[in-house]
Amino acid sequence: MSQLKTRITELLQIENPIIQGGMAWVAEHNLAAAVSAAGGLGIIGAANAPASWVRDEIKKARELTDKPIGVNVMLLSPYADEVAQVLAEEKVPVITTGAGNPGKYMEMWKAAGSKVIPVVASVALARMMERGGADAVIAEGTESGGHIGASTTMTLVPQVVDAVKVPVIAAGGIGDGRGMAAAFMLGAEAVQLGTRFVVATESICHPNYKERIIKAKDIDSAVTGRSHGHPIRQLRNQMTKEYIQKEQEGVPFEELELLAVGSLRNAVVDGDVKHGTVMAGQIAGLVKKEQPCKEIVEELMEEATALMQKN
Ligand code: TUI
Repeated sequence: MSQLKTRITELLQIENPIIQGGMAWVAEHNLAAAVSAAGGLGIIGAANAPASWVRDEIKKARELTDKPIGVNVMLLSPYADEVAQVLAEEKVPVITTGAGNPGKYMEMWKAAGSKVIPVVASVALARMMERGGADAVIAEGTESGGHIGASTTMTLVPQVVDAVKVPVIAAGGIGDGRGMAAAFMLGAEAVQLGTRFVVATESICHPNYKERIIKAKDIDSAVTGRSHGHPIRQLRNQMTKEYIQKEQEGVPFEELELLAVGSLRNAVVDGDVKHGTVMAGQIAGLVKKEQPCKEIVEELMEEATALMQKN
């Protein structure tokens, strides 16, 4: 059995330094519990869901495993405040955040005993988060699916590692043990994967969505929303074609939003991968099959540790 102990495995009390991303609609209790049961850290993605849904999901996950499970708060959500409150009440052991600055919740979460790990897309935010009491940071490169920053994982991770003392988790573009070992070479002490876990057996994501990822080629993703400062990486389809064309025509944000509202749900839940939003990272081309989370975690660990022992 492969072993890789870091400050992150210690901090989060997990067996393997592998975290599952908090993907909207996909990262619910079944997936999170399966990743945690496999010795990684499963995350429930609160995304744009109300606090009652999040509380329910935490309870259901706790029925499936007694291993620690985290929750990701998407800070652009209209429910972010009430979700933040519920996480403190439920004493969630690990809280990750995305798409903003979680500074205003930090004190409440720390008082509840949670480990707080913001996603950062820049050195400046990483430094600010460390000063604010973050226990670690996730440096997420632009290779990721969904809402993205500008820097690549290759450039962001070592610069964040040099800038902060807290441990750094690498995310964006990691799909197998080679990517994991590379992230460790850059100074990361754990990795977070999204796309590979979207196609996990335990993922409730619609089969059409999983199939699109499995059939994706290296250059199959596109970024919508650059014109209004909320870039989203997703697989190319009718939706991205129309959206990007409208952006080039200078169509205002409100009209673009009409195209996007409900479109992720349409893809993940209903399987409309033509007109829906199929968020996935650039590593989709490497993801070739559906597998149980346990197999994914074991494969990553075996590949990464073998590569790291070579050096
Ligand atoms: O959050 C993500 N990925 C996401 S969130 C999402 S839901 C959504 N849907 C429509 C529009 C917007 C979001 C889908 N995918 N990843 C974590 C992440 N955080 N990536 C980049 C960032 C980030 C960017 C800027 C974090 C902080 C930040 O700083 C802003 C500030 O306030 O300083």
